[in-house]
Amino acid sequence: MTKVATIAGSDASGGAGLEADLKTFEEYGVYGMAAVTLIATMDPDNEWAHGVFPVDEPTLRAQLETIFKGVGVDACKTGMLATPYAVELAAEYIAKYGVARYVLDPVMVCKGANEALNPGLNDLVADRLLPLSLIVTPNLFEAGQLAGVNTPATIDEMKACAKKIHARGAKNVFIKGGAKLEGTTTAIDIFFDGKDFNQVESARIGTQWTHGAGCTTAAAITAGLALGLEPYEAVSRAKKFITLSLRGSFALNRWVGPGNPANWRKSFN
Ligand code: PXL
Repeated sequence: MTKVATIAGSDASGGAGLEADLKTFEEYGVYGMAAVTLIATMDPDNEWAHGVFPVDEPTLRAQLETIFKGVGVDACKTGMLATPYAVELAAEYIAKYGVARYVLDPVMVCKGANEALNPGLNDLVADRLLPLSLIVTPNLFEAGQLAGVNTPATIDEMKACAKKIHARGAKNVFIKGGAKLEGTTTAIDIFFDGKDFNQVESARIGTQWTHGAGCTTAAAITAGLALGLEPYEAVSRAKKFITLSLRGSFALNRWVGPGNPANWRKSFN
């Protein structure tokens, strides 16, 4: 059995974080494991305001021992880390167990927010985790932060960011412009392997219910790599997967709606 792990936050509402990762792993037919870094809650009495409850260091380390020492992985990803010790522990275990297929989803923002959740952590993530990553999957805001420039708004600016992020140690850079990129009618992402650029393009899905799309994309890439796909193949397949997932998106309540990672099954009907 192919085994994958996510080191990420739990989203109590189930649409993002490790819940999205595990649902996606299941759809790819791989065995999923999760080390919880934090629990994110949402307050129904206060406009769905987010609360973040970090898991303490010994508890996180014990989970990583279970997964990396006790089981072993074919690939892993990191999502929301939230504390310096979570970044350090993720780096320690990925390096110690020689995980070559590691996907870094540099989660800095939650949907809709335009400010880094934890700006002090961005340099630590870049310094410790970018050099270990096979693929890093920033959105536009995160790409700007990792590259040390303003948020890119054009394909040329995305490419310039990709080069800078590659220079900081990521082997492959996948910047998700998606529906956020101005001046296009499709969803455009950029893949850079250090030599060549590939533009990954798909239809835009006209939905506001996109909660968890970043997590699902990175989880799909991780599962693809674990199954033996090359980085660009894993990314192309993940892009198809997330497009189908967003086609099945729905309102969870009046504030938020996730994609549906199981929606690809309908493409057989
Ligand atoms: O979508 C970003 C994200 C990642 N991880 C967790 C989250 C969120 C957004 O809500 O809760 C745990």
